[in-house]
Amino acid sequence: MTGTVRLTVSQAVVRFLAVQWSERDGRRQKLFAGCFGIFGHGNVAGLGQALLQDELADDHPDRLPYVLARNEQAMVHTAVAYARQKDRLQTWVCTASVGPGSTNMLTGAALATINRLPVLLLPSGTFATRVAGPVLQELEAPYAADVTVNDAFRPLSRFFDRVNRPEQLPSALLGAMRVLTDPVETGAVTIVLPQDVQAEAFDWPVELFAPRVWRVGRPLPEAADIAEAAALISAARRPFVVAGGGVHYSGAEKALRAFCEATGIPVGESQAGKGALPHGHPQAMGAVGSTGTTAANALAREADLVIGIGTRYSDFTTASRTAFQDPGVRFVNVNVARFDAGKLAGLSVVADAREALTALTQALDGHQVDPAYRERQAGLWREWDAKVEAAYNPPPEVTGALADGVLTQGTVLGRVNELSDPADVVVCAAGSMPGDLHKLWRVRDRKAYHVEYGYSCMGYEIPGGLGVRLADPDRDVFVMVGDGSYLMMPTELVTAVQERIKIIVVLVQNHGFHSIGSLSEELGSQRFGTSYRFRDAATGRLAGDRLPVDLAASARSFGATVIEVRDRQELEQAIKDAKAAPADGGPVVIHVETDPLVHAPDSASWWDVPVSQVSELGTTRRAYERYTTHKAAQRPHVAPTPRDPEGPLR
Ligand SMILES: Cc1ncc(C[n+]2csc(CCOP(=O)(O)OP(=O)(O)O)c2C)c(N)n1
Ligand SMILES: [Mg+2]
Repeated sequence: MTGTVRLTVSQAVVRFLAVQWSERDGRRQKLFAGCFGIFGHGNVAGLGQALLQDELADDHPDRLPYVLARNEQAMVHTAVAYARQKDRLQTWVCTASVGPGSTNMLTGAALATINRLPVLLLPSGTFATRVAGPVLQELEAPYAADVTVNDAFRPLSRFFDRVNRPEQLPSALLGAMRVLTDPVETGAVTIVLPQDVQAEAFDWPVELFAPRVWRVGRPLPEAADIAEAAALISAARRPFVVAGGGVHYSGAEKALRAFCEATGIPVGESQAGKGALPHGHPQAMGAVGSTGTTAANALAREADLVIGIGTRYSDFTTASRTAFQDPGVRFVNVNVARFDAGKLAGLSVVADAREALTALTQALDGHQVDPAYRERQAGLWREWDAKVEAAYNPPPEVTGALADGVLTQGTVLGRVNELSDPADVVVCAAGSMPGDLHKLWRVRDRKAYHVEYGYSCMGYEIPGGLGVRLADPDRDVFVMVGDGSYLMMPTELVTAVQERIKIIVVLVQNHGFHSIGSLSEELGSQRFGTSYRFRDAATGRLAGDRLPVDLAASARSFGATVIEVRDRQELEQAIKDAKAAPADGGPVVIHVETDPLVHAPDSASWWDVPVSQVSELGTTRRAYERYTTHKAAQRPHVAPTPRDPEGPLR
């Protein structure tokens, strides 16, 4: 394959991206399933022309299918959700026009990078030649002529380049692929393509377009690290695993199960790690941290050794560093990223989760925890599970107090959980439902729980659900979305209609922010500004009647099938009808009203959100007193972990 081929920069980009493959464990798949986009003058004649030419050509198998989205932020969410469902082995490309089209992708970029999920962003840039500037939508920075709005992608991207000349394209593309397929580096990858450069022709070496395979590695642990970690685990009396998203991305669920079954060590799960062990497994203690189960949180509190696997120890996972209270608690952290492996001053085992777990199980050589410790796990779990049952099926004193046509959120989650198939996927991101799902949802399959809680971005839900369904068309996808999140980004329902993609959206109407309302109340701010109401003429405050917003009609107007339910039986029937709806029939929306004042069972935990230190309000002063008490339990976790494999834990 020698010689050159004359193509525009955009045609070269499309041709190159269509022949990139990822490989892991000997299996290969196309790295890019397609390209989402919204055209404007920045990309319509450049990438737009190249994608059209690609769609019309009938002589090549390597196409990059194009899908028109409704909002640039949303299309990045869809791509990222797809990548998560595919264990980061496949993703999408996103093209946007100059200016607002491109900056709309910034939130998506942050979400991708924070969740360590691959996505290739191609924002358009204003003219590289600058001959006719300032053009429509161009930022003029008086202090630096080369600054554009796209520089805002730099802090949000794991790789950034701007192709001002065609000659720069090959290295930009190769650099982008390297980062996208690296489990440590991956996240948003941004290549800015100025609008004139997109249309420029160049003689490219033919080799640039040869198919390429990018192996996604499984870095092996160092033998010395495994020996030390195993010694610490053997010496621990109350070891406890915190399983994070890395367990899923590595496909380490079976290895984790083998490790737990061999040792009897219990597991608490972060949001990204939920489902690492299936519900009902004797060592599965469910969610840990601020939105955890009382079982996992009791064990975390007492643990003398915490084994973090594929977790980045966010504040929700560590209950803002109050979750681990044993004075001598130490950490062993298995993580593919040295950055995360070093957290909480732990012993770092830098490795792929599956490989490290397998090595640890072997090194522990039949070591088991005390039988009394196993019994304690079982007892704590029974106690918690009874609370879940009561949240799923609230007693008459709770249901009897509800207004007509209104359910508890626990009832809604319980009905969806029990009437969905084990392999169906639940999708959520912001509001009160992520916490409730973390506590209450019974996960029965490794890819069945998808709550985006790295960025917890309102509006991710519907586009995210779309991405999951595109990635996994054999599973039904239940998108749980609050009214607040729905109002922020309902428009990808239109994309689902256009592509005839079935997602089941459970739209939970509670007239405002249940989550932030409760938080506000707890912090002494009296639910200020958290419910959707008219401004009251007499007081001038947002405390009038509820707004007459008809969310069901809104969803219907986008072309979705909408079912409105008013009681538990109607909800059950709606879930069954939605499941029975045709796979190519587009989105089904179930509209249900819930009471925002009925809460999920308590986690016996905390989350650090600072309260005003001085205040004219009694509610705030009392909240500040409570805050200082919790704050006192916060721990720095800086003690060095013993490095002598023969030595005692402390
Ligand atoms: C884009 C974005 N803006 C603001 C927030 C802060 N926030 C978190 S939850 C929430 C309210 C969510 O309301 P809704 O979707 O109705 O869920 P509910 O709290 O009622 O369960 C807000 C404003 C956020 N997470 N994302
Ligand atoms: Mg709400």
